[in-house]
Formats: sequence, C-alpha cells, structure tokens
Amino acid sequence: MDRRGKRMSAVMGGVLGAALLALMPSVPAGAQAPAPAPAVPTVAPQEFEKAKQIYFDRCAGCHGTLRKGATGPSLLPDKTRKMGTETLKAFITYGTPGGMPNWGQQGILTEAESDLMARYIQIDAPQPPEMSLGDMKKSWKLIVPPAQRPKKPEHNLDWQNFFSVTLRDAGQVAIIDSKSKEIVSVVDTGFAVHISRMSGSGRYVYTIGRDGKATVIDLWLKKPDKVAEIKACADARSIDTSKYKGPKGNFMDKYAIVGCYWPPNFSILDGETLEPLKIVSTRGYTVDTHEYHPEPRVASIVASHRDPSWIVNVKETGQIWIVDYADLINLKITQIEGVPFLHDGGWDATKRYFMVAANMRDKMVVVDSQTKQLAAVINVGAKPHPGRGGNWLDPKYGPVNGTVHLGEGKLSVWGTDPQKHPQYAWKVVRDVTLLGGGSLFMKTHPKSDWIWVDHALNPDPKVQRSICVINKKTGDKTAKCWEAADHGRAVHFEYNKEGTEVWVSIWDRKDKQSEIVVYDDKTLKEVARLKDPRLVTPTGKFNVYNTMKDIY
Ligand code: DHE
Repeated sequence: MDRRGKRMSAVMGGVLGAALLALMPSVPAGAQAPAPAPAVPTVAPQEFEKAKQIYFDRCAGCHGTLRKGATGPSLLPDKTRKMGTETLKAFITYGTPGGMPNWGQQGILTEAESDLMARYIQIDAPQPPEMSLGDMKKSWKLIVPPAQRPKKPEHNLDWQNFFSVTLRDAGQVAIIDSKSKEIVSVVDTGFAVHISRMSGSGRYVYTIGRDGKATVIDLWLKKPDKVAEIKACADARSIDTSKYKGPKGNFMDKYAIVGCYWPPNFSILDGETLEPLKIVSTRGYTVDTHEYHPEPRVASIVASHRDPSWIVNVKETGQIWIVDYADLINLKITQIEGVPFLHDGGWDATKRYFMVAANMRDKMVVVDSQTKQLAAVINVGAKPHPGRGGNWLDPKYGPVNGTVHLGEGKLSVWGTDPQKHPQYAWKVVRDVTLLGGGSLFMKTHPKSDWIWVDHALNPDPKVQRSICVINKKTGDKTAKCWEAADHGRAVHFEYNKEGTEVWVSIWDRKDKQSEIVVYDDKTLKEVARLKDPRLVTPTGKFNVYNTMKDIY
C-alpha cells in the first residue's frame, strides 16, 4: 500500500471505528466487559497447501473433513481458538491415552509441522469439491477389458489361498502365496489402501485407497495385476462387491460399491470394469438429535450372502442402510436408526445378523438383515473396535462374537443366538483382560481354539508390538501374551484358507524393514517371518477364500 493508501485507510478506519463504537452498547457500571475473542493465528498461503495435505493424511479420518468430529473430537475453530496454539501443539506432539496418536514423538510430524497444524486447525476448514459421475469417469481406466481376460487361471498356484496385503505407505498391495509365502505380485493401487475385498467368485480382489482410488485385480492372470481402476471420490475407506446368487438372480461379480468419506456418498460400479453407474448421497439427519449433518461419511460396508443387498453404515448420522441392489433404477434403501459414529463390523456365524461398533458411544449395534430391523444395542467397553469381529462357540453361552477396544484393555464377548440361547443374545457374557487399550483387531477361525488380539495403538512400545491369544474352550479371564517383534506395531490378523496358520503384520516406519510373522495356530509357534524389502508398512491382510466367504 502506498503512503496515500495507508493514510486513507487510517482515516477510514478512524471514521468506521468511531461509527461502530457509537453503535455498541456501553458496559453497565459494575458489569465486566466480555473477554476479547481469541486471536486467529496466521497460516501463510505457501503453508496452507501443506497443512491441508497433512490434515487429509493424518487427521480427517478421525476428526472429519469439515472438522465436526467423529472418532476424534470436533476441531471447529470456536473450540480450537480457545485452546490456543501451544495446547494444540502438545496434543499433536504427545497424543492422548484416548487414542490420539503422538505424531510428534513418533517422528511422523516435525516440530514445525506440529506448530503449523496447531495453527491450521484454528482457521476455518476449506470444503473440498463435490464429484459427479462425469468427474469419476475422467479417471476411469479399463486396462484389460473382460473379453480379453483369461477364461481359466493362467498359473497353477492355489489362488483362493493368496493373501492381499496392504503396503500402506507404498500405495501398493502385495499378493502373497500362502503355501510358499512368496510374493507373487506387487500391484500399484491408491494411496494407503484401507481394505481388500473379494468378488463373490473370489477371482477378483478389490482395493480402496484412502485417496478414493478403487482398483480391481485379476488373480487369474499369469502375474496377478490390476485390470481396471477409477478414482471414485476424494477420501474413502470401504469397498465391497455383490455376492448374492440365488432365486432372486445371479449377482456374483456384477457390482462393486465404494463408500466415501468425501464427498459423503456411496457409488455403485460395474463389478468387472469399475464403470461408475450410480451415486447416492448420505447427507441427512442424525438419529438422535435429528440435526442436519453436512458430512455423514460411509464407514464399513458388507455384502449379504442371503439377499441382493449391502449393509452401508453411515458414520455421523448413525443410520444403517440396507441397500437392495436388485434394481438400480428403483433402488430400495431401508434406513435403520442405529447409534452415531458407526465404524467397523461384521456378520455373525449365520450371516443373518450384522454387528457394528458405534465406537464413540461405547456400543455395538446389531441389525437383523432378514427382517431388516434393528435387533439390539449392546453396551460394551470404551471405544469398541472389532474389525470384522469373530464368531465362536462358547462352552457355556453358545454362539458368541466379541470386540476389542481402543479405550481400554479388554475383550468383550456377547451371545449371538436369539433363537436357541435367547437369554444370552446381545448381552455381554464375558470380559477378558488384555495388556492395555489401543487394540484395533481380533480374529479367529471356525477350526481354531484361539482368539487373537492386537494392541497396535497402545502408547507403550512393548505393548504395541504384543499380541495375545484367548482360549475359546476354557473361557479364560486372562490372555496369553507375547511380543511378536522387537520393533514396530503388531497389527491385524488373518488365517490361511485351511485355518491352520495366522499371519500378523509388524508395521514399522516407511524407512524401516517391516515384517509379517506367521504362527502355527495349534502350537502357537512361529513358522515363518517374511522380511522382503518390498514389504513396506504392511497393515491389513486378506486371505482370498476367507474374505470371499466372510470367515472370521
Ligand atoms: Fe481403518 C477397516 C476407517 C485408521 C487399518 N477402517 C476400517 C473400516 C473403516 C475404517 C470405516 C471398515 C471398512 C469396511 O469393513 O468396509 N480407519 C478408519 C478411519 O477412519 C481411521 C480411524 C483413521 C483414518 O484416517 O483412516 C482408520 N485403519 C486405520 C489405521 O491407522 C490402520 C491401522 C492402518 C491404515 O491403513 O491406515 C487401519 N482399517 C484398517 C484395516 C481394516 C480397517 C486393516 C480392515 C479390517 C478387516 O479385517 O476388515
């Protein structure tokens, strides 16, 4: 601004200031003047893009794109400005026992980056753009059209026993052969693939990147590789396929569904080509206070084996939608009132009941996919996080399922058989003590005697890498635990097709060698330790057969 400009502005400021002062009510004698509004810190334009990216990569998943809160608390500026830069920086650096990661201590954010993020969350959140079917189509790549794909497997490997392993920070998945434990193929996917799900036939693996890129991998190719990809949204966590085959039609491999965090919607795609067919918004009203929510994100999705339908969990509104995909033009959606902040879940052994964690409300919500109704709400421990859970027969209580918790060290177990064991159905019948909170996943197999649990987000490094097993037959109150490695975090379990071996990831930093440890499920002895340099930050592992059939 030149000198004249500055003088003008000072004059205008003076005039406007005097006019505003005249309009303001004067403070009555004896009353206290209101506290001045907290100052808004500055974020320079060149810092803004960096902060936006860090927020997307590290914060949006728990606090929401618009920062209204979900698994983590709301970070709206009226709250964060009161906390101030130094307090926010301490949270970002050291985390909290409630599950906020210690980004600074872990070396993931530098001190300058923590300071930048502490300032960034005090300014208004930018709203990312919406996406149309046309926008999605621009990124759609049909790499191998269905007609050019093999009619039978081009290799002799047991492809139903492959594992699809997320290589989180490499933006890849590794396809690993269960028998030889060799990497058969490494496929470029979206960034930080969250989950892999299999088509009804098992031939195709579908992955979803955190960046919303969906990829379909054909396991029958000589070297399994992607045959189509599309960026379905800007931020996503879930994908599944149509698995129903029966009197209502054959929908095996026909559709895929992607659940998005941003824009808040789900989209239905052609199963073989990923051509986008339909987008359905999830914006709406919360089940409890009936307030409009601008960003109800899609959390877990599961495909029914009994009906042509998907169960779609809408996180912030707490609604569980049963989407009947038999007729996409006249789409039928049953909206069930659950509990807000829905997250992850899975089927009971009969695949009739679906159980999902409302983790910020310490509850599991059960829907009956047959009657399409809410079946129960179960009070469990602090911040349940079951993954897809696990089903087994308890010697006393019959068929049961359970969850581990982010907020406390215990496995909670409840009955799942309202027909033959109604007195235990949807009631917690056992609690087993674990090493501490921060558990993310549990897993079992119908042939196993054990339930395996991790503590991947516990703040203590020794506990982070420790895993425990609980004996199903004795219904122990305590677990048998050990450190699975001397570094990294032990996270997520998966069985081989036979149910004889359990794989666990040792998830270390991108610049360190991570591992996958394989245990014999009978003896609990280690049988292999996979240390291939291509195993960069392995997290989720999905056996083709078990994922296709929902065996857990
Ligand atoms: Fe996950 C499942 C969301 C952090 C690894 N995670 C899920 C599902 C959701 C979800 C909605 C269920 C998908 C389904 O079944 O359709 N996860 C989120 C988040 O919002 C959160 C809290 C923060 C974020 O920004 O993403 C989050 N998740 C993580 C991690 O930090 C993990 C450990 C490593 C990573 O990749 O980021 C992680 N999440 C997983 C895995 C599953 C998963 C391995 C699948 C479990 C299964 O067996 O099905």
